[in-house]
Amino acid sequence: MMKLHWSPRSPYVRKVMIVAHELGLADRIETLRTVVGGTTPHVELMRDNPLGKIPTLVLEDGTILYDSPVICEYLDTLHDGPKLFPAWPARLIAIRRLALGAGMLDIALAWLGERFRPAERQSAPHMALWEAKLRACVDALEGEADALGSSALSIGHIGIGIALSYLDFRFGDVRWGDGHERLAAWHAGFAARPSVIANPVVDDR
Ligand SMILES: N[C@@H](CCC(=O)N[C@@H](CS)C(=O)NCC(=O)O)C(=O)O
Repeated sequence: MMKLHWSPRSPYVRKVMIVAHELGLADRIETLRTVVGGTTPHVELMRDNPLGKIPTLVLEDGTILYDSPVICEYLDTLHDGPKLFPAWPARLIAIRRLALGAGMLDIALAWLGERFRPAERQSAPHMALWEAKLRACVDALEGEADALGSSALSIGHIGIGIALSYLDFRFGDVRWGDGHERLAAWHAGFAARPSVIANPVVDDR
């Protein structure tokens, strides 16, 4: 069995789990509940990944893989079906979308961290900047909604789908779907996929 440093809270881990389900590989992965996010170094995790981040995948031969795009691309080599990382030129679009979704998550996590700080220590200019960037991302994606809907599922669809789901989960007040009806319709279809339903993001604190 492969071993995955895992948490139900992490959208990056969720990306890997959705990929594993889509590819029929979930039963080859043992999940290890790994708690990160505090200020105490996670010594055990850092032995596998010096960055101390999840997801981190340990293969049966001890090879260690991170971060989530690398793990997803590796999993995509383990099956003979349609690839989530397609051949060029579709690959360029897929990995650019993957980068956009990952960037949205990076911004959302920075914003969330700021929201968890005491109100008097929060940086309003930073939070306004992050909100503006996320809104720009959603605006850009609205222009891609038809293309997302008409192309085969790729790692780009998954990266964007989970980023939008994470906004719903943590930033419901942003109401990203308002004025972005085509993207919201595409996302509703994504959210209904069995692989997505099987891997909810949960705050188990
Ligand atoms: N680029 C990484 C990001 C992973 C990441 O930031 N994971 C968070 C959990 S959601 C984490 O491990 N945070 C702990 C830390 O940064 O110390 C990926 O795509 O895997």
